[in-house]
Amino acid sequence: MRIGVLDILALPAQTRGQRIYCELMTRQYASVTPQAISVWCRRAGHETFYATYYGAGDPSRSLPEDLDYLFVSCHTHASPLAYAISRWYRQRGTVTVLGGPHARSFPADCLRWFDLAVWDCDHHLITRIVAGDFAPGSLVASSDTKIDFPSVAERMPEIRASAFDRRGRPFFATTIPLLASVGCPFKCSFCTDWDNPYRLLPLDRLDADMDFLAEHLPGTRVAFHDPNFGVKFDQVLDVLERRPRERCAPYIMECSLTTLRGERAARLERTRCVTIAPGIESWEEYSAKAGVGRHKGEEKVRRLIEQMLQIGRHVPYIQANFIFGLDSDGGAAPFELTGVFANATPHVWPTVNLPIPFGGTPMFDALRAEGRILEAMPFLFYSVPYSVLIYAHYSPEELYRRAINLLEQCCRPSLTARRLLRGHHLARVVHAVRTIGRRGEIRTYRRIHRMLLDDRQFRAFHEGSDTRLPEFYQQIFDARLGRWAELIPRDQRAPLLDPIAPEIVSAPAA
Ligand code: B12
Ligand code: SF4
Repeated sequence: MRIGVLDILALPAQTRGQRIYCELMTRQYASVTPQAISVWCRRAGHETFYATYYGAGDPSRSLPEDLDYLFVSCHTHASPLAYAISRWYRQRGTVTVLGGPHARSFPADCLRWFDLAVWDCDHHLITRIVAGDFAPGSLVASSDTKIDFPSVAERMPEIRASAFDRRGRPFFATTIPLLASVGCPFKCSFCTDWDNPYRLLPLDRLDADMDFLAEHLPGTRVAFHDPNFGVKFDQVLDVLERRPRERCAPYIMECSLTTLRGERAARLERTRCVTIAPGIESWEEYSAKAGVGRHKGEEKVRRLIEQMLQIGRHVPYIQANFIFGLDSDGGAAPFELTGVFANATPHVWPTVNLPIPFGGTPMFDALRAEGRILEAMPFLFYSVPYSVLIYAHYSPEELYRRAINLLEQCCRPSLTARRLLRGHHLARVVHAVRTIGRRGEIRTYRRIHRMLLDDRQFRAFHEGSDTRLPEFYQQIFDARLGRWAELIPRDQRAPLLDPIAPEIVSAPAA
């Protein structure tokens, strides 16, 4: 068989600045599972082609045109491009299969455009798909909870294709995706992993991968894609500490702040952790994972400022994630408290998110039951700074106005100067690049805010009293997809949000 695997990481870039960002940053977001599928198919003797699409170039040139099977992975906001590519390949006789975050969230919609959709998968399930065992229109999932991903050594052809420069060599941005665990013990209402139990993957595999990297790609950065890294902190860090610091790969990870108490931040430094991205999310909710017990509001701010200052002594770069417009929020307080936090922690990069109801989450179920999802909104707008729901305690105008004020406050010259004048030199470069990017982000927020003020139908749509998709969004859709937009006609852009259950497939007993 001729099998293609395409990991779609972005929509086509629109400006030169975006293209540079995609080449350097987005390109390094490649996921582990598509690489594993490519390895499994190669192992089975198929002629296998793997590529990522990160926003630059022509996605139809990434892979050969004549494929028997095409596996695609994407996030929801990039799904319209995935749908268009699937249509293009199906016209050429290829069987198309979608997996990854979007397929997990909205499988019914995926099956309008792909032959098959996949939830959890393993080697056995992929073999059965390629054997043609499932009827078109099926959603399938493996029952196996012991995921056996190929090692870094075995994934090297895929890593070379996704993360190396055009001459096939590692360069300063090269980042190797790794997993030490899957699942998470917390149950955040917006997260698709809320009901996926935490499982540590075999530690001897992690140890072997770190040795391989030290030997063959010394100094190359690793990104742990664990939903919540270091839940079993001592066990994972014991493995990383088995080699001297200079042989450790510098690494990036996401974890909850409750994990990083006491001496643990120092252990991150010893093992060369260079970036962490904890989710603070809100000053009113999600306090358990932030490790502040039942504290909320100002007390939560005070405690997390202290912790961020302490972690900042050991980890060069910290990104803190916030969500505004949750049902537990209202008025000016969430924004003001974040402003206080940002002012006291210039070394921390705050990201400003709006809630997005991804299918399969408690947030989605609650909002849909209350009729608060803007159902005409195409998936392309399931990403910041767009808004796809009706808020409990904010008008859309108020939410955007307050978000713009906060974003401006976070990159005002005095705070930016403090951010750029201290800390690790690489962190300062990243802060500088992100400050430029933030200006673009603010421009898009402003554009939407202006429309909310000036255009009555647009405002009515966002307040839920008019269900017609504003022309503004159709035009952005057309512009973002370029020539691919033709394959997704305007009347087919409203998504199908209904949940469906998968057929569970078990591997034969060993
Ligand atoms: C690591 C991670 C990242 C990393 C790496 C991204 C990447 N390409 O994987 C980084 C930090 C870059 C990132 C960025 C973003 N992320 Co992210 N991220 C995650 C996280 C924490 C873990 C995903 C993971 O690798 N899990 C481990 C794997 C093994 O498990 P899995 O994904 O469930 O995969 C299983 C199946 O789905 C299936 N499968 C997976 N892929 C494929 C592919 C094929 C072809 C098949 C057949 C099967 C298959 O097999 C696997 C094993 O059973 C999840 C949250 C979470 N808790 O899961 C969010 C998550 C995936 N991210 C999310 C989002 C929204 C984003 C951003 C848009 C955030 C932003 N505002 O910028 C960006 C977009 C990045 C991009 N352009 O690709 C959402 C996606 C929701 C959605 N439906 O789109 C999630 C689910 C978080 C959430 N809100 O719930 N993210
Ligand atoms: S802690 Fe992170 S991975 Fe775990 S449920 Fe919450 S958002 Fe998801």
